[in-house]
Amino acid sequence: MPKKKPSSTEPANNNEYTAEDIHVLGGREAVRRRPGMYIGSTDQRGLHHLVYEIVYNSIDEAMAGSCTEILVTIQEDYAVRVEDNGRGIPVEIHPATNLSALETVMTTLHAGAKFGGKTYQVSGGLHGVGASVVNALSSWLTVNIRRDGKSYQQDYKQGIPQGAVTEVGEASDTGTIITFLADEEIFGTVNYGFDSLSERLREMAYLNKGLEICLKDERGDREKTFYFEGGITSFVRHLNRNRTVRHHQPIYISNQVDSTVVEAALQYNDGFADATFSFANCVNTLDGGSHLTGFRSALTRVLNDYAHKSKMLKEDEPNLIGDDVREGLTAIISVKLTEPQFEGQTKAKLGNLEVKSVAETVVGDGLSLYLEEHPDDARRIIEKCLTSAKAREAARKARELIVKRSSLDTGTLPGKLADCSEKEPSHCELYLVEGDSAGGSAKQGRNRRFQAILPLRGKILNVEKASPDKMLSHAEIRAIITALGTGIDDEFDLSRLRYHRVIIMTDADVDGSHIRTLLLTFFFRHMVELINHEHLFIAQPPLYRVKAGKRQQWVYSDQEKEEAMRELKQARSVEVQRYKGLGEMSAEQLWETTMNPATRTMLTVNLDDTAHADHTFHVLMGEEVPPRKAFIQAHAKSVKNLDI
Ligand code: 0RA
Repeated sequence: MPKKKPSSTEPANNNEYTAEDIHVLGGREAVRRRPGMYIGSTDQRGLHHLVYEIVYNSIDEAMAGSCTEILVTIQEDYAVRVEDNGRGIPVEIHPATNLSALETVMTTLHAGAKFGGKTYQVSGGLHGVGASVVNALSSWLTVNIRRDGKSYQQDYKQGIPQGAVTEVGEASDTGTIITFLADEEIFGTVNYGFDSLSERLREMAYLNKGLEICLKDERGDREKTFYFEGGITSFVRHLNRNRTVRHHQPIYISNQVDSTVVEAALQYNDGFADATFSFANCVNTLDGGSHLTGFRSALTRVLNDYAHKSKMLKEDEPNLIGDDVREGLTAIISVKLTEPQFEGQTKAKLGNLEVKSVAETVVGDGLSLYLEEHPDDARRIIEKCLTSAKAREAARKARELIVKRSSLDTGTLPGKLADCSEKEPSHCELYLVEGDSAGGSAKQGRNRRFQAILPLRGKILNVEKASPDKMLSHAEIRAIITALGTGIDDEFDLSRLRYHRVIIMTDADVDGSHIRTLLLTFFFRHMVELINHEHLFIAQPPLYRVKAGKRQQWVYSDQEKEEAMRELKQARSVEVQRYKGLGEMSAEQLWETTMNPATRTMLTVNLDDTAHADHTFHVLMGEEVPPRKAFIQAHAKSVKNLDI
């Protein structure tokens, strides 16, 4: 009976710690000392990770076929409650640890706590860390379990159990409720973003067809429910919703090999972008991995086979290459496996090698079958790929011509670049500056040892609407590519990046924000790893200078301006000067306010949700006007948020 058994990590009731306990409490200390190691950061993103870590556990139950509903509630007191109708976390005491299974899950770091002969595999989690980390970082956390006709509860404070699991009543169904308040000591003010949470939960609902996920915000009165009978097929339709599609029905493929489930959905549109998103156990693998590699090689192989067999591709013509079959492709590849290995700096790459051939076989077989059974769709798809191949050949010729004339592949740096003297990339910064005059001030004001300046003249090409050859013939884009040194798209090589901080510095006006969006679009479409690895930043020049006598202050928002004026007004009359453009500042002022690492603020560009960003860029920069108008209206008040 769990009720009678005192919790062995309860310090007040038990002064005999076992080695196990010390390990457990040690884990708690480690998490609280360096929260960033476990949840990435302690800003709003980190806060959202807490929610996702808990939700992942419920998703596991759904993946095991035992849970159909998850309800996430942001309570009025800013605690978050995650409820599911799964089997309920077991509460029996495990003889080896003398702890209930529940307490083991809630206090043991590292996924995969074993009990009752079953490995409890925490499969999700960006960092695969699970509920114990959330527990350690919560000022309080309560678990309610309904199981075996009974209802149980256990409470924690900062990860420490406040007593054993206690029976608190009867229950007619099963499920788990975890409620936690993120610790202000760690996170400062706790503030959840409804939209950001809801985008990610929507994604999870797509990845688990038939699972209902509801998000409720009791601070206001908002509520959203996601349920997709079509799963990732619905996801692909959603991603293509403002695009002209080549075939009406997304192709859906699914199969299981041993315990690995592979699912893919794909549909071609008339655009140029490759919008393929890969997931492993519902974690968005931004850096791809073996599942994505397997998917891509199956796609190239099967489409080539079909193109040859149907004689659409002649014997003497070269095969389609990866780029040809991925242009205008919207796809989801999702795998679910028992022991995912997440690799790389940001743990955003699936490492399990065996998954490559599994994904390749499942996708290859499924796609061949689909093409045989749907010859009309097959023809439309192959035609699209052949068109892409022709355009690519034209682009290659154009590039050859350009390369002969100048630099793109030879490594010669652009003439307009004022480089820095330091050569170690991790110490170097590149400012992309709007306009020659601001470029001039930046060159004068910078620290030339580690800061390089690339002035950009006139409009930047909208890459969303341009073909690849047109993009590569655009002077400003070419200058950026050569200055960075990485190449683009498939040839992108992060290890060749010449500056680890690439900083976009534009005016604080409409033109400036337009140029910034164009640059972000380019980076998102052609160098997304730059964003994923947090090498891309936005400079924050001040909006005003507030002056009273000899005292002056730079301010960066309207709110700050009001505060500064109120403060300075006590003395004498206050002069407020608005800075519209970077060019209005002297070189010294630019250094002092915007470029000096000791005093500047910059925004890091990051991607909370790639699929969402893909849509945003398409809507903002694509051909169709009506959705763009709708987007701009909806976001006119929140343009400060640069999570794209
Ligand atoms: C371990 C074993 C079983 C279920 C769970 C854990 C479980 C964990 C969580 C976390 C949130 N919701 C959850 N629901 C279930 C299976 C127990 C059995 O076989 O009955």
